[in-house]
Amino acid sequence: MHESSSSVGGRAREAAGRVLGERRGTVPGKAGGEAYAPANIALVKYWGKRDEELKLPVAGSLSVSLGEWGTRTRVSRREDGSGDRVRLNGKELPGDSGFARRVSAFLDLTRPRGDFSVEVVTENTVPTAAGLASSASGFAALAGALDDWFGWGLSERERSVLARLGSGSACRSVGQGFYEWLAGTEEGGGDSYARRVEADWPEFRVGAVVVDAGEKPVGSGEGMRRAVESCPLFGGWKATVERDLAGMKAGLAARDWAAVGGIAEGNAMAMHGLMWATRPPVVYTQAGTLEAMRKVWAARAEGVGVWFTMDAGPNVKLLFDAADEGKVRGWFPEMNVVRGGGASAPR
Ligand code: 2P0
Repeated sequence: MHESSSSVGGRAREAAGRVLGERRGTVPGKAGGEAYAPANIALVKYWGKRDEELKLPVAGSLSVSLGEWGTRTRVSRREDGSGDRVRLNGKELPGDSGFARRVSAFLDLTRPRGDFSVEVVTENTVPTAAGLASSASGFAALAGALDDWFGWGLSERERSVLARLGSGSACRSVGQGFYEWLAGTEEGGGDSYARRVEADWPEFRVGAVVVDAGEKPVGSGEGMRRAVESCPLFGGWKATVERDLAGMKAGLAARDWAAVGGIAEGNAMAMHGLMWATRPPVVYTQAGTLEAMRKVWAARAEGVGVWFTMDAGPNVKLLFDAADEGKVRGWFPEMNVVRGGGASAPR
């Protein structure tokens, strides 16, 4: 029961059907489709689902898209109909690998007939040295490539709902800039999607500091499930997120680094607090994580405008303005930097 994301539930197919309608039965009008989607980093985090199969969150979240760090995906028909095939970064994945199964399960939501097999060729453009493996850009790019191939003409909102059925955070990877995932209230999830926050901030930078690039001890799906079931602090999470979302949007509109960085850092600490208080605990923090956090605080005490956030892993992401990149690099010479926040990055 652990890998709910790899089994195709009837409700997820129904949800995809509500997006596609009769378009799901049509065959593609051209030989293949292609799309790019950026990775994203949450400034206000998604942690906890109210519906596992439809990947509906307990609360909203807000992220920055990572420009040229993302996923490019091409899809085409496998004429012999012998099952889907997934190539990731030039290598064919075994059909029973976790990611290949999740891709096939996603294709099941949208394929016109059971015998319609798909060739998926996908490349991550996130440098390996950034330690940011992302299912978010993967499923957003897959949804976009299918839309291109079948000619569905999905709106960005429809693409976001569809991508969400592959991986929750993928709904925020449908474009560049800042995106808010609206938690929604509908049982079927039609109103749970991400929309662009009207803020353009081309000087926004994200620096990736790798602490450990290895496999994480607990997957985020499992970690979230445990938090909802057993974390005694989880009851306060929704209100924390709502307050942080309001402050974050005001901070982005004003390009106020102290507000944006401070809320992002505080929200990440609160999420990790939930993780530590979960029973049994879900601890991604390592000694190197703590060391990087302390370095950020020391840099800030010396007047450098730098903040951090962390996700379901030990690596640390720094948030700072382009004007401060040199100073931040003085503290973190090994970081990998990407532009976020600009609406004009690759699509
Ligand atoms: C986020 N994370 O907001 C949070 C912060 C990790 C920590 O979204 O089960 O891969 O596919 O919906 O989207 C990672 O969770 O989980 C995530 P599923 P997903 O970015």
